[in-house]
Amino acid sequence: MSKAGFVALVGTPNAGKSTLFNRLVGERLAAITPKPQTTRFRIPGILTKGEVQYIFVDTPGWIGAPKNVWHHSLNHQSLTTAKEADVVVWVIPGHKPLEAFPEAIQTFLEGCATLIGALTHLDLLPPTERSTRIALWRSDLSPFPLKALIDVSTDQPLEPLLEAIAQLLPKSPFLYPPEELTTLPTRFFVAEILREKLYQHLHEELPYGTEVEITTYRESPEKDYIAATIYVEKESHKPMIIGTKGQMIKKIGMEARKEIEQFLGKSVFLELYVKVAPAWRHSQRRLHSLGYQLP
Ligand SMILES: Nc1nc2c(ncn2[C@@H]2O[C@H](COP(=O)(O)OP(=O)(O)OP(=O)(O)O)[C@@H](O)[C@H]2O)c(=O)[nH]1
Ligand SMILES: [Mg+2]
Repeated sequence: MSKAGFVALVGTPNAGKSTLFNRLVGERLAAITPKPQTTRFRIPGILTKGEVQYIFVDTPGWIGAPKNVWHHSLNHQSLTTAKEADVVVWVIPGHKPLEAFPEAIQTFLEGCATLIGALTHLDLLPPTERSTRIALWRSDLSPFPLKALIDVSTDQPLEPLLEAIAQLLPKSPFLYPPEELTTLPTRFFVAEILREKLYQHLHEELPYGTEVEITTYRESPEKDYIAATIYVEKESHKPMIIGTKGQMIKKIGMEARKEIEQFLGKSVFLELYVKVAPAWRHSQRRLHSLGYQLP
């Protein structure tokens, strides 16, 4: 009998959730950057291997001290995904001490019967320290009912994690056709590529105040036409995104277009607009219209 189910990847910002998620599904579906709060929405990615179908869900990082409605939405999406999942993989940066996270999440983890710990970043430690550090984690994490604790740093294979998850998944027919990769529409991944470029090129607080909306997506046999609006919080942020003589927006657009073309396997015409959406991170209405799920 086959097995199938949902596997939530959760943890603090920058833990390496999206890196692990992309490695598991074998495609660069989620944006990865050195900045925290890169992932803003839950992203499903399907892996069908032999008799097992894993539906991984990448999630935003937990924010210990939420400051605005946006932060509450990120925490809410992460917690509801974990609660709905068959297996929860808690991604932990193994080279740092355990970070603080919201009480509701602590309570959930303490009672989660299908929890697996996944340590990342251990490749940054001297090889002689690695096993000692894993033993320390085992003891530090003893209050949590972990079914397994696995080193999934980028220099490690993922088979041990896949096997541990398969043990916990329910017997079930496949929930999606085996060749399916995700359930989100293409336009979501186009926006995700643009978000990644904004995080890569903008500095300090600026990327966090931007959001991307795909306003037109017209397919045609030779070339798709895509128009996207980049929202900023303040009028004074607009020139920073556009840059001197439009250099910055041109660079972001060109790099994004190349990646979108690679993702779609066809040419695209990408048009970018910059608009002000005042304090969108504080507005329930604006967050809702940008597709955020609110608590
Ligand atoms: N050396 C090393 N770097 C890693 C590892 N995993 C992730 N990284 C890096 O850590 C940074 C954050 O990785 P992400 O995958 O974006 O982390 P995330 O948990 O998805 O972050 P948010 O979406 O912002 O919550 C990136 O620069 C990654 O390249 C790892 O095992 N080893
Ligand atoms: Mg991420």
